[in-house]
Amino acid sequence: MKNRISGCTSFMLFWALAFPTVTIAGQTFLIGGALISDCSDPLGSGQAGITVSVTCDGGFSGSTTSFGGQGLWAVANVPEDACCVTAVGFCSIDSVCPPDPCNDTVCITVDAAHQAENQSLVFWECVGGDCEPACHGPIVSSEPPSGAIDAREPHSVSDANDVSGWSSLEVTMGGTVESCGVDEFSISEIGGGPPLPVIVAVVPVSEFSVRLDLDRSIEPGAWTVITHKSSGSKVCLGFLPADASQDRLSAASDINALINSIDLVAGFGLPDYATDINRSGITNGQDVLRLIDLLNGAGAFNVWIAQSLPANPCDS
Ligand SMILES: [Ca+2]
Ligand SMILES: [Ca+2]
Repeated sequence: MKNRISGCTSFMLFWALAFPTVTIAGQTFLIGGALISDCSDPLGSGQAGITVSVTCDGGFSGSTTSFGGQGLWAVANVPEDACCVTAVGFCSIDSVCPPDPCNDTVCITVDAAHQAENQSLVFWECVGGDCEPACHGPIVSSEPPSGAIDAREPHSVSDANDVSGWSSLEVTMGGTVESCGVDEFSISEIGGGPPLPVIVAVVPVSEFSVRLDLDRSIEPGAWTVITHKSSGSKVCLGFLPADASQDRLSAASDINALINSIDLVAGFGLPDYATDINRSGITNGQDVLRLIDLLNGAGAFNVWIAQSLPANPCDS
């Protein structure tokens, strides 16, 4: 989870002026009783239902489910000790962002400066920054679309090291993506082997969409699953050379599927990633020949006939 402090409203600045700050592990928190996330709307609705708990190495524990107004929770009598603070519940940001599940922990060393006048630690909204208009899921669409199977050649016919394949995707989210970062997403594979691609950059494209850049092409013969961690929503991208028909099996029948699409047979249209087999930028008869090359394992190609993908993990 992110723990970021920035972009607070004037109301928050009022509190900032009321309390000095301390920097813990590179993050700036208010002391005199306040840990602050960077909620853009600290007065927003949704504070109800959050439980804030404190446990300390020396055995102290305490919690509260009530906030003392303005989204502040106070746990009384926290001693000077090494303590961890956990907030669980939901918080709301604004009318665009859905309620944000919050389950976050921050550990600090409490000293006199951290304790409020009434020997309380006070926490603002969800501890540590869940409550920010950052990267709200779920993923609602993507390009390439979830379930797509790249049927094109995985590398050139003459050089297996001349690799091609999807190495980025654009995802559209159900809320704002103002601060989406690589930590919000994870990658796994079904049917492949190590190494996994790594997300190296998350680049905003619009208010609701970002491009995820990977350090390499996704792996042929596998599903690559990109998960938005906090919402659990996923994109599944398949890579099965020669599978023009998109049925998870590379077979001689894919030749007919490709020809039918090239011939514009009604009902047999296929997307470019299923038909431009030689990655030339256009689909034509050369792609039929290249698909046959893939099935037979010509040149540097593996033999792809009878190769298959497991069930789409996004369907389960
Ligand atoms: Ca097929
Ligand atoms: Ca082509």
